[in-house]
Amino acid sequence: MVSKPNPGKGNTTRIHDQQLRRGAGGELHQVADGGTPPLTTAQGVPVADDQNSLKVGGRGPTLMEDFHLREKLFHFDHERIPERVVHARGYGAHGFFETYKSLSDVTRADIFQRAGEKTPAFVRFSTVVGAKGSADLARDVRGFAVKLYTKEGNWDIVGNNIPVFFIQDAIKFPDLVHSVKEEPDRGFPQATAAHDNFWDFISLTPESMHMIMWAMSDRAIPRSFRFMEGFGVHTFRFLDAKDQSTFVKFIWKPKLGMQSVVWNEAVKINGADPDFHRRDLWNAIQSGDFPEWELCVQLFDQAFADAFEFDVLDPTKLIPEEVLPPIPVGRLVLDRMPDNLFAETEQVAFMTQNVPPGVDFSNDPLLQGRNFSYLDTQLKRLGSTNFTHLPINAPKCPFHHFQQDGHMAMRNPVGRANYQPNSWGAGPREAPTTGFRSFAADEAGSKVRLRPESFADHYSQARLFYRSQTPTEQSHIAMALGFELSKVQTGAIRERMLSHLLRIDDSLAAKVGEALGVARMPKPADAAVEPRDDLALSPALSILKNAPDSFAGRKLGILIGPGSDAGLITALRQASAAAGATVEIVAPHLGGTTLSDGSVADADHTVEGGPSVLFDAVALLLAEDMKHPAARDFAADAFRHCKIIAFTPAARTLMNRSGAEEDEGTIALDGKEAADAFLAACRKLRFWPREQRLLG
Ligand code: HDD
Repeated sequence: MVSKPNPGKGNTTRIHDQQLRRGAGGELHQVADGGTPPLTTAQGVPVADDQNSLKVGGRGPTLMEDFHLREKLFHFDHERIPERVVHARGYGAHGFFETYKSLSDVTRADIFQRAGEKTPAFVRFSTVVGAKGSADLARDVRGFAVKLYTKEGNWDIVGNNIPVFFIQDAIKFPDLVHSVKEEPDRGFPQATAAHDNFWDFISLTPESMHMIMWAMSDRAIPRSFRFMEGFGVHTFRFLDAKDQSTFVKFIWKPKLGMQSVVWNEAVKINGADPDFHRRDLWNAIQSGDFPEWELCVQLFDQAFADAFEFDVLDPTKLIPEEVLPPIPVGRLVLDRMPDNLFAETEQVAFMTQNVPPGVDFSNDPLLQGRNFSYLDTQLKRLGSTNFTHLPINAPKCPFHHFQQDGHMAMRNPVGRANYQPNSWGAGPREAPTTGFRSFAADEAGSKVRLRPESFADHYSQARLFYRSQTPTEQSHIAMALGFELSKVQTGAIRERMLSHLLRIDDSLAAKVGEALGVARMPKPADAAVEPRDDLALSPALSILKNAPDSFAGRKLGILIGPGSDAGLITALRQASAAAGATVEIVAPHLGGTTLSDGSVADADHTVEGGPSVLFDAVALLLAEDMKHPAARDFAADAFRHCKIIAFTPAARTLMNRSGAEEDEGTIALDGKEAADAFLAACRKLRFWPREQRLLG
């Protein structure tokens, strides 16, 4: 007997006196009273007892007929799928791309035809080297993969937070990755390039020198996925309605500006919170502080490509923004976290070959190889040719084809015709005018295996990047190289790297040689092309030259103790909120800190569990000295990491004990105005002059 749906229960109904709920796909779920669905097996059989396996008597043997036990363990044993061979550790979010204006003059891609057009998007950020469970703040490239569910199919811009790459030809990718991952005989190190194999390969691969400058720069230890740029790296093509080509490079620019941590901070963050970047993105989106990037394009024609001093097909080279200013064409907003990390972030399949009509490839040999690898790797990872049947990978536009069967086919074409042409007049047909067409490039030449002469300058842009940095950033690159090469045990490798650095910049080589305690510098490496000294510097390559002058999206950590000034806490909270920042409280105990007005404050962290590396700036809001060693570390690290520090008179003792001297980056908190002045100072993000003084 089927009764009418019970009006009070929305989409529920009663059959045989059982409360049933209609699921999203229209299927009926048995609903125990009170709306909690009954536990079932994967076959839908309701489970009466999930606490005990079926046995003879209370202590007898377990029975094979216990299909619930067997199914549960069977599925558990097969939960894992192969992690990505690179970019294993990643974190994704949903959002949308909004087109600013029509680009119909250069591309017929539908996504760029109408201003204001919103396209669903999914983005996965990742590290490259570490395993799925490694820490977020490794020194590493960050993947920046964007899936745009356009009306003409999925478009994947599978980029990084660095605009160039280590190698020029995809054939060397397995060697590169083998060299950077843990060494095969010993199984370490995990998630770091600081070991002999990597630097051996790099020191024997001069083409990687430009990328090495980026990887040793602060770009490789970003403060947040929200504060880093993204790049498509390769030169692509836009094709207009007449299939005329315009070369294009893609750049994602973060609305909150760029920011990195310092290496000592990264090391400590990994200990305090290995999921730092994940938590940062999760908290931002869940609190409604949606991160945003602007998509910019560098457009150029064949004449520009021919005249440009580097080969636009060479993925180890970039086009300086001052030479070809990026044009903003849209914005990407991430506003929803996945319901389930495995279902979406782990199973998402990005492929460089996924391009819509109006976008096409160039002959960049790295891109050409990538176009094979991504499709191939998805079969290994997801176990079926039908990975596009997974919701996260399925197009959101209509699609029709004759592909059928294969493992886990969830949608087979229906009807008799599974081929074309066919006489049944059934099934989809090609779309010659609207369908994807390739650029009709004239290609000629004999079959050869060679590297073009035009790819041969391996030092000029490495030099350009280094010399475009501020002195602070240059010192960070030198320190990073010193750290990494100090972990290299083979002297010949260190020496080879120094000879490359001599080709990039003498002062850089000298700093690294000094850090390594080298008595005699080697001779400069042979250079197929003499490094250029005349390239105009590119300020766009520096993080610090493009600082956001804002504390928005950042986090203030306030250390409190008994008697801390309640009014000042309120003032700091108000000033932080006005700056678009968040506040977290650190105290000796999670609960029960009595403030100056007698109120009792709860904390977000204990002083042991909330080190200052978790915050962008700190306030030492003490009414009395705090002797806990973790309090000393809190102040000492904030000072060493050049953070802006506010302090009350009573905190001076702690500051002295921690070596935190008063300077222009420390603000005495003696009232509400000081709170506002402190947050204004936080717009600088760090007080870098302190570092030079500390490092001497
Ligand atoms: Fe790659 C994953 C980006 C070179 C082969 N790559 C992968 C991911 C990103 C990039 C962001 C993670 C995608 C995700 O989140 O699922 N890869 C790049 C960039 C490169 C690059 C920007 C240089 C410009 N990659 C590159 C080469 C090859 C690959 C040269 C092989 C010829 N990449 C892969 C892969 C991965 C991958 C093995 C592993 C997991 C996957 O594809 O889905 O196919």
